[in-house]
This record gives sequence, structure tokens and C-alpha cells, in this order.
Amino acid sequence: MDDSLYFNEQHLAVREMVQAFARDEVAPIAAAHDESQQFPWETVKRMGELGLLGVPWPEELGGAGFDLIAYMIAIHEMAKVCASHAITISAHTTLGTSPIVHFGTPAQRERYVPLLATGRVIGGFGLTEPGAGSDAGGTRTTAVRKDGYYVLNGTKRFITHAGVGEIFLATAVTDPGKGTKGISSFILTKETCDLAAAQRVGIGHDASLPAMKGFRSGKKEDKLGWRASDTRELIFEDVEVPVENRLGDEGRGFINFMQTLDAGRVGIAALSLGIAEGAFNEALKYSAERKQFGQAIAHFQGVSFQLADMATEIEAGRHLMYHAAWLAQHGKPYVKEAAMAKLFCSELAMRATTKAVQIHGGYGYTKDYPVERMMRDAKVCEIGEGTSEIQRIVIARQMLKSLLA
Ligand code: COS
Repeated sequence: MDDSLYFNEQHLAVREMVQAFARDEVAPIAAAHDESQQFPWETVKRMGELGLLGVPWPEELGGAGFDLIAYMIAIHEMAKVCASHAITISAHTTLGTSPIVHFGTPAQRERYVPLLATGRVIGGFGLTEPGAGSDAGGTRTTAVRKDGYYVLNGTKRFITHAGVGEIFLATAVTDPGKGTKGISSFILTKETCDLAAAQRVGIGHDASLPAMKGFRSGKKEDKLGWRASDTRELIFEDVEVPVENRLGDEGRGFINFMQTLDAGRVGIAALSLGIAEGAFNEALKYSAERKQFGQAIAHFQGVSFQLADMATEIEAGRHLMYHAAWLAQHGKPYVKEAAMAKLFCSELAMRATTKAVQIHGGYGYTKDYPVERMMRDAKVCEIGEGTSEIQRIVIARQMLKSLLA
């Protein structure tokens, strides 16, 4: 892809900055954090200092003041080196902050966004539940209105940053008879699960952010990939949430979260593409170094054709992803394009990483090379923020909606 198609000088500068940070500070620790499943507090703190936890938000709200394409560049470049750091950027920014930016009141924006955009506090998004995954409208968490507050009860599952985060946006049923129109969303605050680490690096515990009683994280997931990213349950036990913490009107929670996921899916496309390119770069380098039968394995057509296929698909994925981001940035409809980019790039990440492991042969199956981590990190891209099957549903509905109306 010709860089000038989507990128200006500022985009190229962001790309260079993220590449340098990922190479110098993230690459050296990625394998160890994958192994230990420890959240990388120090590099997350650095990402906040570099503006990477608020790339698309205005400077007056504490953001870096860049645009959506710059934000996708940050996720894309980071994922070439470490998918866990990339999902931290994406889940914090799109899922954990954008609903407040887009659907919050001025007072909610002023109160929460600067804390999130600067990386002072980590945020997250609670939609998925034990019985409501692809069927996101099957939410069971309830929010019962009392005088001046709501009482929330329920459990969310597979929530990025559920342990380390302190500001969450979550859906709950306020009107049980109304299906998806009876779902509302709320801003909730809790304590981090790792006070010592958070205090050591200086993240969280802002005095203006008291934790809500009864709101806590639960079981930590032991995952195949994205292992340095924090994934846990979120539990609400009679949590009293002031009415002023409702995000948007009553009954708008589902639609607002669906719109949030549209943008999130472009982010997962960027992340997937980064994993695919990271694996491709490793495979290309290895194929030129590794000698068998007296020559570099890149000389064998069986290897070079695989590299050619990977490069071609990556090029296609770049066009899909940056095009969806461009549409979103210019306020044009992009639901279908976001789903297409997410579907294609996530499945590409799986194909490309599998090929990269194959090209590395036995070495690829060990932790001596990063491609086995990349292959494990790729799988969840076909699942999170809407499975490949859900993306096909969204694409098909978008194509057919005027015909079947
Ligand atoms: N933007 C705006 N509105 C949307 C929307 C979107 N992207 N998607 C749905 N809506 C609206 C619909 O238009 C509908 O409103 P109207 O009745 O006024 O037309 C309402 O929301 C309900 O939508 P729908 O009837 O399509 O809901 P379904 O229960 O059939 O579910 C899917 C739709 C399957 C697409 C949805 O549940 C989904 O995306 N599931 C996957 C969830 C997911 O990605 N989870 C991962 C979370 S990881 S953070």
C-alpha cells in the first residue's frame, strides 16, 4: 500500500514513534510476560506517558489530539511485536474510554476522560456475560432504579482489564420486558486488584475516584494467547450506582455498545494485521537465514510461494482495515467495512502465523522464536469483539437490509 493513500506526516511520525518504543521497550519483555501472565505495569505506564492510551482524544481531555488513523497505526505497529500490549491500547481506548467520549454528558467527559486518556487510570468495558456472548442482547445483569441511584447485580465474563482497571462501562437490564431496548449502560469505579504494582508505577488510586462497594473483579482467565493482558470476571453485588453515572439514556445501552464495537472491530483488524505482519517478517528473515539441502530455504518454491501468499493477503488486509478507519474518521457509514476488515484480518492472522510456524519447522514450535506466541495470540482475534460468525451475520445483514426491508 502506498503510504500517501491514508497517511500524512503526523501519521508517519506516530508510526516511527510506536515502532521505536515497541522495538526498544516492549520486544525485550514480551516473551517473559507471555510466560508469566503478569500484566506489564511498567510499559503500560510508559504507554500512558507517550500518549498511547489516548491517541484519538482531544488534548483538552488529556488525549494526544490525533485522529483515528493514527490510533489504528499505534495498534497495528504494537501488535507486530506484542499483541498483549496492543490489546491493552485498544481495549482501554475504544472499549474503556470511547463510550464516555461519544455518549457521556459534558460532566462525565470532564470527570473520567482525562484520567483515562493520560493513562492515569486503566479502563474497561463490560458487555459479555456467562450466558450472553454472541447473543449480547441476552444480558442478565440487572439495574434496579431506586431514589437517586440504581442497584446493579450480575457477572460479566472475559473482561479485559477487569482486575487492573478502575473505571468500567457496563450494561445492565433496566426494563426487562423490552429486549435490547431495555438495556442501559453505566459508569462504575472499583479498586485495582494489584495495589502494590499500581502504586509502584503510579497508576490509579486517584483520590477523586472512590471505589463502589460491591463492585470487584473475579476469576482470572488462564488463556492460550494475549497472556500479558488482564482478563477476568467483573462482579456486581448490590452495587449502588448514582443516576448521574448512567451513560446515555435509559434503554440506549445496547445500541451504544454495538456502535462502540463497530470501532472496536477496526481496532481488532489492526491488531490482527499487526500479528500477521510480525509473523511474516519473522518468516521472511528466517527463510533467508535457514539453510537446508545446501541453500537458504527461501530458494525453495514451497517456501517462497507461502511468503508470496502471506504478503499478498497482508496487502489486502491493509487496504480493508485502513479503508474502514478512513470511513469512520470521515463520518461515513462503516459497519459493514469494519466487520469485513475484522473478519478478513483475524482469519489472515491465523493463516499467516500458522504458515510462519511451518516455515520455521521444529524451531517454530518452540519458544526460541516468537512465531509460536504470535500463533497463539492470533486465535482470539477470530473470537473477541464478535466472532467470525458474528462478523458474517453483520456483513450479510448490512448487504441485505434494503432488499429485505
Ligand atoms: N449500530 C447501531 N445500532 C445497532 C447496531 C450497530 N452496529 N447493531 C445493532 N443495532 C441496533 C439495531 O438496529 C436494533 O435497533 P432497532 O430495533 O431500532 O432497529 C437493535 O440494535 C437490536 O439489534 P438486533 O436486532 O440486530 O440485535 P440482535 O439481538 O439480533 O443482535 C448482533 C445483533 C448478533 C449483531 C449482536 O448481538 C452482536 O454484535 N453480537 C456480538 C457481540 C460481541 O461482539 N461481543 C463481543 C464483546 S467483546 S468486547
